[in-house]
Amino acid sequence: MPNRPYVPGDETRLMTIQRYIAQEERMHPEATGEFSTLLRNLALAVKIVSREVRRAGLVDILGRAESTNPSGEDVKKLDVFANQMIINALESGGQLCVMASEENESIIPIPEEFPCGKYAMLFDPLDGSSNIEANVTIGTVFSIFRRVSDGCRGTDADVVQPGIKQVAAGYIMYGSSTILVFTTGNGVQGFTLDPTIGSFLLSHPNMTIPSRGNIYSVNEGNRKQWDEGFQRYIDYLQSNDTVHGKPYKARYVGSMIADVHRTLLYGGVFAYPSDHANPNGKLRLMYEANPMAFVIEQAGGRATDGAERILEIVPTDVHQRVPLLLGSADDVREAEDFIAGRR
Ligand code: AHM
Ligand code: MG
Repeated sequence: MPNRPYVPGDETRLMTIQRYIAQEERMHPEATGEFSTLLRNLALAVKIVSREVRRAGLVDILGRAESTNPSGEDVKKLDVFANQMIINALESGGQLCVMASEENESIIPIPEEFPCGKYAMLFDPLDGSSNIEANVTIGTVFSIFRRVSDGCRGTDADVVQPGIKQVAAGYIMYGSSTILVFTTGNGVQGFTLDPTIGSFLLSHPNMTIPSRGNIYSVNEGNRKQWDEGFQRYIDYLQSNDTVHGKPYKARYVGSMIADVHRTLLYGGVFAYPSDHANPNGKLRLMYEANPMAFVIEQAGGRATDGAERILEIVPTDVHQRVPLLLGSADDVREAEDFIAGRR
């Protein structure tokens, strides 16, 4: 049955995330149901995070927690809450062998009292958290691998795999509505949370990104630090020659999920490139760039560090940073040409 979008009021079209996963699993007779349970537990956790994000203005949960994350950045209270909520919801389920989070320096083992399973999950519990107090869209990013280590309790090797090995990845965006977008390598599906029934319903089936857009999204405050090739690329997008809809529009929320989601819907290019001060850019490979790259590629787009496909980068550290350019295939190819000096 083709996936039809949910139209409020038309209950015959209901396709919850559980039904979608169950339908996918039926196509794989070898499936054990572990993956659908994992996703169900994740969906439960992010529903609770979503509720807290929406209540944040009402209760005393806004503001800084008294700690910094492994990268030395301020951690806000909601980050701490979201991190703990996701760990709690997933550690006891029996599907995971290990987890890793932006907020935890080391990998997160599955406690001995709980069963362990064949998947490893990485996540950024609340990306864009510097925007929390301004009520700007923030979100959760996740990336799931199959366990590669021996034994049931995972190791670093399970969470430091190339992105091409991801079995699923996606993000949850806490915006005007809460949207869960994910891929299992078979296209990209978007589900919107109906808070009145507490279910994620298919609202954006088979998402595809336009092959070209006319929006660029980058922190232009860093312009003077960028490499020359990237500066020339942005100059080119701003030029007035009207080819490909130039000059492009500039849109930058400063919250990766919001910027990438808009790029997925409207096309164009999102970038956090390397610069003189930050040769590896800012974003993290394992739980920011890889999952976004998987989604964007599955939607027909392209994701690169400027020279190499993000998904093929062989990682060495769970928290490593990587320059990131993603979006419409034609736009990203053009950016690569400028960065490589071919244009
Ligand atoms: P965070 O993980 O500490 O929230 O940082 C990641 C965020 C991304 O959401 C966003 O794309 C980027 O940082 C914005 O950085 P900048 O403020 O340097 O433009
Ligand atoms: Mg982050």
